[in-house]
Amino acid sequence: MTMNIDNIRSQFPILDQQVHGHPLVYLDNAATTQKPLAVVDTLCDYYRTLNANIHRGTHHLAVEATERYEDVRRKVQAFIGARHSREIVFTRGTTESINLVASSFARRYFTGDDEVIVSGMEHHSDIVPWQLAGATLHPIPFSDEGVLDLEAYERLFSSRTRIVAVNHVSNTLGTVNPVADLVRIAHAHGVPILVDGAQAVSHLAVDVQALGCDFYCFSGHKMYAPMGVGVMYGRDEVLAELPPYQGGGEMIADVTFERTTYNELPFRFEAGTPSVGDVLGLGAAIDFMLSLGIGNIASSEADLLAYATARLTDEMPGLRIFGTAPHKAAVISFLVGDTHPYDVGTLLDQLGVAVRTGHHCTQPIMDRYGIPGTVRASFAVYNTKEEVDVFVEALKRIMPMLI
Ligand code: 7TS
Repeated sequence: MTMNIDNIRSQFPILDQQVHGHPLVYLDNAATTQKPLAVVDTLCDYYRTLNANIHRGTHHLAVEATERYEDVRRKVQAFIGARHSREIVFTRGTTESINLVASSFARRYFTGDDEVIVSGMEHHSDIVPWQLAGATLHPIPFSDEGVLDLEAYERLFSSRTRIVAVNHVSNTLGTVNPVADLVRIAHAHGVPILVDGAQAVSHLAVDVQALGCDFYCFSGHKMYAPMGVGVMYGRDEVLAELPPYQGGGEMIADVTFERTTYNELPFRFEAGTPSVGDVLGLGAAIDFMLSLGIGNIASSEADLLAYATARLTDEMPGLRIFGTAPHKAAVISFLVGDTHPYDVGTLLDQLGVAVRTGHHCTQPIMDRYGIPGTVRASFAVYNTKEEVDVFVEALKRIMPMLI
């Protein structure tokens, strides 16, 4: 398939609707992307024709569903360049993936006086799990543009640093962080590193071996797949050392009332019945992205970002963009004058434009800039320059009502 925008949009019937009497312009893709028909159909077909619990049946449906589920594990392995399929653990999403790592890692390695280096631009789901695990957090500062200070990062390491946890792409600032450098520096200190890839996988090609990270976490629903499925990649040698996260069916080898031994990787970390249909939907979403080409997706989003940024800065006096790093994904967080982000979002919605407002689960970023929140427009492969025009014109139209 080529990057024919009409063809792409025809695969997303949800986009073709009116909201408050205006054509929907969906610019809340960092929260969740819409799902192409191939993904919706995969979910429906699964429940119409294949539904069975996996890994534990000898009957036809169970065997077939298991094979399809394990096929997606191999598809994810190839998609992110993992060495082995056993390094791919299915979870409910990024949040569960990070909680899994924080919980298991802390039980294995924390000694009571433990430090975790995070970036100053982490999502709450890469902050709170480490606090729950008992760690003291040391945030890497970032510049006004939204670029991490790597020299300051180096200075944060101590003998108590257990792990580094950073996002690949900031959901609020859009910054693409220099993950390979962050990994190199962590490893030079003998410290493993987790990367939160929730905002990266839909925008850029990810190769976990090239990045060298120990863990890589992401959600299906931000990359055109259903909600309810995500991935925790863990490097084989690192995962092998971690105790299970949840106990239950499928994660065991043998259970007695005295003692339980655990299953091999990755099943040790997949307790209970997984969301099989959603996993198959993730497979369909990967096929969708690969059919377009990740490079093509990235360049069309880069065009939209450049176009929207230029129009906003040239035509909207008093507009401030938060996050102007040279290497940025298609996310624009902004404020106009003293207007409240919530008011801007509500009025844009009245004109059919869906954006997100608030702190975007990154309160430390808001504190860093001394603001209550931002308006955030975030783009996906099906967005167009015409939609950017509608968005900018809508913004111009509502401003007199707010100032
Ligand atoms: N990490 C990052 C960088 C995120 O952007 C998000 C969700 C998460 C983790 C959590 O992902 P989940 O799928 O487990 O919920 N970010 C957003 C957002 O920016 N707006 O809504 C959700």
